[in-house]
Amino acid sequence: MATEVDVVVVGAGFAGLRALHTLRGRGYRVAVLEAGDGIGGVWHWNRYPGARCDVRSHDYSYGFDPDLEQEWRWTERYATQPEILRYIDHVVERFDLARDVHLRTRVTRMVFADDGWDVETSAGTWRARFVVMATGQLSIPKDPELPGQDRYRGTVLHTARWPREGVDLTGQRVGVIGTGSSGTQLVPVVAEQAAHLTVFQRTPNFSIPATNAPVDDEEDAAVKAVYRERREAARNSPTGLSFPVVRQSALEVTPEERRRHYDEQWPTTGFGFLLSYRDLMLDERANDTVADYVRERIAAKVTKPELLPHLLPQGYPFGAKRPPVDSGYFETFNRDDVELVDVRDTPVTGFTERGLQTAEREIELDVVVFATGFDAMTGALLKPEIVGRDGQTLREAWAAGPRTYLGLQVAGFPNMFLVAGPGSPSLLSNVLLSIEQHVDWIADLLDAAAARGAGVVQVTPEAESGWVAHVNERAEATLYPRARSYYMGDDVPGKPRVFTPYVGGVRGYKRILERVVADDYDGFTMTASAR
Ligand code: N01
Repeated sequence: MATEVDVVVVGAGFAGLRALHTLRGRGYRVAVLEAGDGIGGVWHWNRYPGARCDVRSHDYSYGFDPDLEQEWRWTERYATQPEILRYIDHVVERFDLARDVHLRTRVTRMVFADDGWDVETSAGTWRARFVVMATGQLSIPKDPELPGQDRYRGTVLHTARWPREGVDLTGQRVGVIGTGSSGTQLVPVVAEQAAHLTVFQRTPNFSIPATNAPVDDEEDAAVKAVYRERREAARNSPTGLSFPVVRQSALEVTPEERRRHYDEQWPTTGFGFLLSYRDLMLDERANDTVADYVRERIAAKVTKPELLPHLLPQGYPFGAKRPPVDSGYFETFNRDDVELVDVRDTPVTGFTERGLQTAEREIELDVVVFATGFDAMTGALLKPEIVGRDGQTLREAWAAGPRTYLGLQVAGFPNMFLVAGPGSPSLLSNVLLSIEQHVDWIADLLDAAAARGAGVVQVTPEAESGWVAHVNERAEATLYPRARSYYMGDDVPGKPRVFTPYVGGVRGYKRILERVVADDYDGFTMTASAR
């Protein structure tokens, strides 16, 4: 017997919890189905040492409840994973959310039938009129698929599946594969503990210094005095981050002025460094100015000149791969007990019993850490089998890359909604803000449908095609497609090369959503039945 609810929400991270709170508050019966054994989504799984946020804590938090934002006290500007999880636990308790969350319940198959969804899981079946996919953008870890792993006698870990109880790396010989945000955060911390660390790097990264610091009472009070205004400004900003909008081009100032500006921004802005000028992601010559600057900064941190050809990023624009923010990453390579293996020159060919084999030699390791990232944006949506209105699966519908209308719905999959998914600002924005925007919008849409007596909400194929074309057109006008990255999907073998998030900005996207509502939900149909 299926358990009946109005809405099944898949995933108990920030998005799923917000969806539960909002939809339950509007009178819907909601069940949140979560594969993991704990609440928190990406922050539940990614427990590796050094994990923290790169959006300011005050902004990387829910904005729906003024009391919540006043009472919670962040201790650091960029919160650590444990602090973020404590915040999530606090929210769960404060809004009594746990009673509708079903842990260890992995959705395996969903079928649209009789104007609703049958949701099969590892722990029973649910029947719901609506499904909200709050499955996250970075949920399905990817590993480097090296042969011989079963014969390796050491320990293999993934940053995104770090053991809850932690791992003592003291005195161990550790190898880390991957130098994205996770690897860049992990490496300096592991170097402090391990007897020896080998970092296997494929693409050198432009990393920006993190600007973390404790939040003192004065700073906290200053934010809280204007918190509402700060949130509203973020909702109307290009990125959803609380950075001032720069309208100047990098090319309309003198080299000296530009240098001064970069010098000021570099130590203070963290991820916001990417926003130093308005055209850094639009104009190659503008990007060259910042890429040269970052390379110069990196070079100044490295005392072993022979490493520079390997550590300095070349051949793709700054920002086209999401830049990590780091604390002492490049300086770590100055240590004698840390070694860099550039796998472009010396590929890793597989595991041995004692470690990893490269094209040149065997490297003995007690622990191998995959910091190799995720099947991002679409991975978690394509993992269960999702069967739409005409028997077509989502995998079939997305064979050439993800297609959505506004990032919210897929043609042929009525009553299924995505949160901060492909075709929306998602990972190009302060994703928490984008999550809240989507949840509120979906809740309004469901209410609008109910007010019309409609039980089925879907998007037209024409609206979807128009949006896909718009998303692509906007992306092509930027430098993003000039790198291999998870934005493009081409970091996963076999995945179609399609730019996945929407580059039109948080404010621009908000205006589009407002216009769609004003035009009587243009592109959506609301009917009594799907037929
Ligand atoms: O993953 P990534 P991540 N052999 O995909 C390498 C968020 N996040 O977990 O660039 C060798 O960025 C791969 O190399 P290449 C944030 O949005 C935020 O680090 O594909 N190497 C790359 O170096 C972030 O962007 C924080 O050539 C292989 C690395 O593995 C996102 O999560 C912290 C390989 C993967 O980098 C993902 O970050 C952590 C192979 N076979 C994460 N396969 C904050 O600071 C992959 N690589 C908030």
